[in-house]
Amino acid sequence: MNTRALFAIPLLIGLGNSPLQAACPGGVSSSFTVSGQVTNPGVFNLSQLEQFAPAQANVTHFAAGSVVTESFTGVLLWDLLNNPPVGGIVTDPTVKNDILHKIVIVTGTDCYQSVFGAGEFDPLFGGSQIMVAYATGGQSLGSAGFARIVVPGDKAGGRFVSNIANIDVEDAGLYPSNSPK
Ligand SMILES: Nc1nc2c(c(=O)[nH]1)N[C@H]1C(S)=C(S)[C@@H](COP(=O)(O)O)O[C@H]1N2
Ligand SMILES: [Mo]
Repeated sequence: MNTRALFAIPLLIGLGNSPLQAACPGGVSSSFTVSGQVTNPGVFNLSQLEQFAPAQANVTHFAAGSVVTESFTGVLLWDLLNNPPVGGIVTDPTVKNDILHKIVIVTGTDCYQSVFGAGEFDPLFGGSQIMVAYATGGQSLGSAGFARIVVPGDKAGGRFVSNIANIDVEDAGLYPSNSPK
């Protein structure tokens, strides 16, 4: 182990937190970034989400042991990523079904995270109506922030990332250049 790493240990213990925690204060979000392998990375707020064709989902799921039924309005994650201004997930046309290599990592202000495979919500493949919801029962989402993920059909609410801070598109990268390891 190098000396610099040894010096870092008491510093981290002194902070009493993981180094990442400073970037994850939690709290109610009012915008999120879209980053990574998209044509145009950018920032979205509520009025920008409202520009898209609205999607609706009536969802019944378990949240912390109780059954919750809600009627969400939002934009389909596929539509958000594949229309202007984001303009699409970047894929390599020389890689067979490169879209199936892509993962979408959604992170909340508290750094709660869930990952989705692009293939599960690409309308040509899974077609899941995964949504970036901005209203429930016609009202804003309150403590869940201006936007949260909703996955119709999920039995528990764990993937319904609230207070979205970032939507990042990456390549799973397990098998570079189409060839198995
Ligand atoms: N940002 C963030 N989103 C989150 C969580 C969290 O801890 N942080 N918990 C998840 C879990 S485990 C559940 S069950 C639901 C609960 O959503 P609710 O508070 O609207 O019922 O939110 C999900 N989304
Ligand atoms: Mo949960």
